[in-house]
Amino acid sequence: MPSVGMNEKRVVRSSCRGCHGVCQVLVHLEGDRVVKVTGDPDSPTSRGFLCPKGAAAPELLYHPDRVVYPMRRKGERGDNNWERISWEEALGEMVERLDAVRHESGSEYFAMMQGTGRPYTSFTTRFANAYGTPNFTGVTHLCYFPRWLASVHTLGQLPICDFYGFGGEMPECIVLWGSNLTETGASDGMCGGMVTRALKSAKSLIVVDPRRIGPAEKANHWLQLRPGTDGALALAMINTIIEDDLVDRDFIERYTTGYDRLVEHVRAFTPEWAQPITRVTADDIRAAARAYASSSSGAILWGNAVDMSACNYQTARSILILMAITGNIDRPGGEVLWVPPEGVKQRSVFMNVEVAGLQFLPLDKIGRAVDAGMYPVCVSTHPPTFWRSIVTGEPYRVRAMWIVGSNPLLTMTHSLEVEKALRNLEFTVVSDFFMTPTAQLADLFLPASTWLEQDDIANIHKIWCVLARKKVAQVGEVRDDREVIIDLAHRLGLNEAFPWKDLRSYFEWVLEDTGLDFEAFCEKGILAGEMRYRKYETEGFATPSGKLEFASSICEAMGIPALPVYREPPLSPLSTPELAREYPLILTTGAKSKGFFHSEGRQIPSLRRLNPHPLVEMNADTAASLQIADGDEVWVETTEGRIILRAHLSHRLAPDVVSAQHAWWFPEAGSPEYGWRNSSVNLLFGDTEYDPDSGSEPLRSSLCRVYGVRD
Ligand SMILES: Nc1nc2c(c(=O)[nH]1)N[C@H]1C(S)=C(S)[C@@H](COP(=O)(O)OP(=O)(O)OC[C@H]3O[C@@H](n4cnc5c(=O)[nH]c(N)nc54)[C@H](O)[C@@H]3O)O[C@H]1N2
Ligand SMILES: Nc1nc2c(c(=O)[nH]1)N[C@H]1C(S)=C(S)[C@@H](COP(=O)(O)OP(=O)(O)OC[C@H]3O[C@@H](n4cnc5c(=O)[nH]c(N)nc54)[C@H](O)[C@@H]3O)O[C@H]1N2
Ligand code: SF4
Ligand SMILES: [Mo]
Repeated sequence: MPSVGMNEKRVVRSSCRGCHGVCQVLVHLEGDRVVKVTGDPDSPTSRGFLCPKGAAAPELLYHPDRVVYPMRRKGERGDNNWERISWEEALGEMVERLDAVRHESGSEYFAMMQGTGRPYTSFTTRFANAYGTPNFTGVTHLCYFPRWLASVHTLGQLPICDFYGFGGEMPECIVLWGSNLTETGASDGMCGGMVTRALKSAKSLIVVDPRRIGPAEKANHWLQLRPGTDGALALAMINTIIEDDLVDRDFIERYTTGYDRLVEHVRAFTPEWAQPITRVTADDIRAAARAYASSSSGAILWGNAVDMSACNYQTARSILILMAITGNIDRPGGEVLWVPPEGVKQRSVFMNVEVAGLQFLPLDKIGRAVDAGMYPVCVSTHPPTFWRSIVTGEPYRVRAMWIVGSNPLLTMTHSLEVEKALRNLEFTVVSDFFMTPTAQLADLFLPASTWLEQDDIANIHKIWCVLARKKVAQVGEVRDDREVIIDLAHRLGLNEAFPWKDLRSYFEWVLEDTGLDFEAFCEKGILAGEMRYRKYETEGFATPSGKLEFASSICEAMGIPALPVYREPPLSPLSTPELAREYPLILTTGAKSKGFFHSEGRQIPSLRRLNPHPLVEMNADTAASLQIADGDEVWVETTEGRIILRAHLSHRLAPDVVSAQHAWWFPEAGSPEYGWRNSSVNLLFGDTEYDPDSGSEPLRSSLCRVYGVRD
């Protein structure tokens, strides 16, 4: 960075990464100091939108609690006794340990983990594959991968709502299906501000959410389904659209396979069948299905709620089928298959699995699934099974682990088992901004840079462009996680997988076919693809048959249902009525909150003020019958345990449904535990039936009881 005068004011255009990123921003500096971040009104991706997390970036950057030097544990695990070391020492120790594990036990005895998608996703996966371990774990089974995989299997690519309207048409009908971006900011590269804009021009809005979220107030149809029953609702909507002959015949005949089988398959899934399951009346299901199918264009924005059930892959397939039978795939105002910017190498694992470096993973390490000609649906080791293996040693006990940007003690289920596993590991490295309950159990802490301290070619898997991000600050010795990975890979001899000298030369490689170098790209700020619609007319779909597959040949080959089915949540008033008498409330968890990104932000004053306490939202009448007042501390209890949350009363939920926030800890409560055992909702989830196709967990549909802390 060029050094500038002490108080010289300047503004640098950049792009925010306070969440999955999508908003272009203006970073205001005085001298070398970042003083403010504002939305960029000229941005075509976000048009000036900025959420509180983006605005809080300077608070994060300069936070006094940030760990800004590498640290090594001195005392016992969890004693909060650390010594500052140099990067040279830290990386030297990692090389020594990782080499020893590889030679003494085998590369599968090292595990790598990351949380939600971050700029380094292709680097962590590539590093694990190059090192030769199949034990890459994370949250993918709960987040996005199920939708992505269902899309790839059904039509070869991920369809995205056409909220930018490049074809001259905005969606006439919008369905918000378990997605709440207008209130929480952005997700997966879709900006909430752009959703709000699209809603203004839509003629009809359907909201599928057990909570009466903001947009539901203005919706034409609010389907307040019972949590976890999305699959049944989608099947009944397909049934209605076929029965009423509202399908796009031409599209179906020319570009799809398996329609006749679909028609037979859904005959039984009538709205009357779905009513007692979903609690949405048959009339309302029909009305919503008709509104969607009879609009000239329709876009379904599906969210994280679709992922977190024991039926998530199948539900995602049903929703894709809704998009397809109505002809909304790759048409203006529908669901588009983005055309990425020309010449930019695709480094999103959602656009190009090659970037994950699977080619470097020795085949014998992937295991028996590959021997049998099958492949796992999720590209991650199933977390609950993984943590348990470290506790039990069955089938073997991983020895070393590197956790980059994740807080599994809070964000994953079986929290007490995760804790045991973290204590069992021989050698753990955590890369993060802050000491967290998870990091406290590590041996080495590597300080990571925030987006203000990074250069990047921000490539959001869902979007039609890449955005420039410019390094404007440097605090302490923090480093970009990707630089650390390249450095370590070279020290371990993994040069074939990491042929780039450093991060900058990697960026030059990504851009080399555009004719721009990184500096010139930053000048431009954005490179966009040129949108073309209905590409299937000339290119077909990237599936085994070249057509959109209602009956999936990939599912068939893998021995899973070729046409989507519905499965009842494993714990529910219908599947476990006796348990439901003891635990009479349906628990959905983890609807995202505006100020926090999962476990992040609790130590950022401007964000914590928005949401000072961990909340459980519940119906005010139900609360009254339990003598619970707004703001009371309550126990939320399941068969697995209980936590304390504060009651947030409303009339937005059905009487027997409660919605609890996730990933709470209290940095102010002090190390090493920061109060994580008090209120983290994942203490309430243990063994359950997992989704047989993806391994997902029913975090949006469990059973609990709620009672006052003083009771
Ligand atoms: N019960 C329940 N559990 C859930 C969910 C739910 O809805 N209900 N949601 C799930 C979902 S969708 C997800 S994606 C997961 C998220 O799970 P995680 O990704 O584990 O959650 P975070 O709290 O975002 O991230 C953990 C840590 O990463 C650090 N961090 C942030 N950015 C960087 C970076 O660039 N580099 C490094 N090295 N560290 C960084 C943060 O400081 C934080 O401590 O949680 C899941 N857990
Ligand atoms: N501010 C903020 N933004 C974020 C994040 C964050 O933590 N904070 N996390 C990021 C990540 S990793 C993700 S995955 C996305 C997730 O963002 P979204 O995809 O919008 O998903 P959620 O906010 O988890 O849940 C959306 C809605 O699902 C509803 N819901 C609960 N149970 C059910 C159900 O069974 N069926 C249906 N149909 N709806 C249900 C909830 O009431 C909620 O309104 O957000 C990303 N953006
Ligand atoms: S929505 Fe995400 S990218 Fe946009 S300002 Fe907020 S944190 Fe930044
Ligand atoms: Mo997520």
